[in-house]
Amino acid sequence: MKPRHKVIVSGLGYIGLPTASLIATKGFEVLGVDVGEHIVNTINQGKIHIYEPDLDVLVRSAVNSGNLTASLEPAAGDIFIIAVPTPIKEDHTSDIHYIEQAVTKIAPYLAPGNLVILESTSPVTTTEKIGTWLRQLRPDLTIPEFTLKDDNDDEERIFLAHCPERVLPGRILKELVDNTRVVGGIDPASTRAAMEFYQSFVNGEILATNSRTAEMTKLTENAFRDVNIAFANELSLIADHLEIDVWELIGLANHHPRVNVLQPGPGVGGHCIAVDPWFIVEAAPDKAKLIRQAREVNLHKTDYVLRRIHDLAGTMVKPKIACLGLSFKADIDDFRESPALDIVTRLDERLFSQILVVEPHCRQLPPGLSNRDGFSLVDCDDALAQAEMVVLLVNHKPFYAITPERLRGKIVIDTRGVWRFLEPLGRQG
Ligand code: SAJ
Repeated sequence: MKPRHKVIVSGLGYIGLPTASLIATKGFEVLGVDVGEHIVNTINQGKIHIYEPDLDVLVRSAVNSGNLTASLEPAAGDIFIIAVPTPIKEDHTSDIHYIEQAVTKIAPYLAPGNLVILESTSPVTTTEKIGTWLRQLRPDLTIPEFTLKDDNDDEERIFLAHCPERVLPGRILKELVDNTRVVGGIDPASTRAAMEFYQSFVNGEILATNSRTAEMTKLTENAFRDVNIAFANELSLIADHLEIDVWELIGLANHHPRVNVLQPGPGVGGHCIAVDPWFIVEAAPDKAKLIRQAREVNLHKTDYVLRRIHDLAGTMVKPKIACLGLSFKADIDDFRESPALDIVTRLDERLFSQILVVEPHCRQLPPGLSNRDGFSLVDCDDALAQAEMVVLLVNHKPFYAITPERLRGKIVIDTRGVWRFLEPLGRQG
């Protein structure tokens, strides 16, 4: 197989940028491509546009080494990685137009023998769709159809594979290197070509399959987590109804050697777990009953928390409310699909004299809140000093240090079980 040194990474977000900078420090010549001019300029200055622990150091060293540059336009290369978003539409069906855009952009630069890898989490058969688009855009190239047969030794065809990213925001750099990777080609030769690439920088195991199974593996992992969180969220509703402390309950149940209930919260956020199960539902609507139900339970939990806040506020005279946390989970700056942000955005401002938002990971309120009367971003001490009602929405580290005295006399809703000193119900500090 020809050596492959030059890598074009399309999409410089939470996956593309860490991947591009990591492989640049491993000796590959990397061109990162993004549609955002600001993103491209920031990276070319050796800086970052997103927060992820240690990413700043890695990007700086990759750019300074000369191995990483960013651009709005792709160029010729050996390996093309696609790491663009795959959101869902309002009706919960998949939106893969960013992948199609990225493929259309790289198509003119492809050459015989190139390897194209889709890393974006994608509905099953998306990798095959890339093959179909490329066949239309570049009829001069040979792109095999999906097959399990290992009978193609043509080195001049295009190799096409899916290798889903599986890193956890907050731990991306470590997990990019240490996690097991699943690699699935549209044919066995594509699988082998992609495996060779990942073997050059991944310490974890590399598991070979076909592209369809690789796509479904990633969706399965996130649907598994969604279903398990739904179980915890449903338990929290039942526990509230029965006046039981759900965190004590789960702690006790988890002492059983074969039980490991996850943690309830205000709903499930992020661009992965709140999205990917819908790809399975879309592909097999009559079969994916539990997976759909889990999504609905988790969405309902967000509505439940909102209603509880409104009900409690309705018993008071226009309280000042402090909302602690906006991001989709603890200790990150990512607000995508965040249930916390959703709850704060949907607060009925007529019930409150002021809505004080505390989010250590942002310097200004996100669009949608910044222009609304009554909402302000304040620091935690200010919020606790002023508020008569406190709602904890995200378990950011600093919130664990809040003492019972600082919540005394306030109405408190703790959606994450951070303040275990509170009474189980009513949550009054
Ligand atoms: N959550 C709970 N209770 C829990 C665990 C999580 O309410 O017990 C909530 C979080 O607060 C958050 C959401 O679920 O709102 C998702 O958080 P997460 O930490 O479970 O996962 P993500 O979205 O940050 O990352 C997931 C990971 N997938 C799995 O753990 C199976 C990661 O490995 C994937 O790479 C990532 O999705 C992705 O990109 O698909």
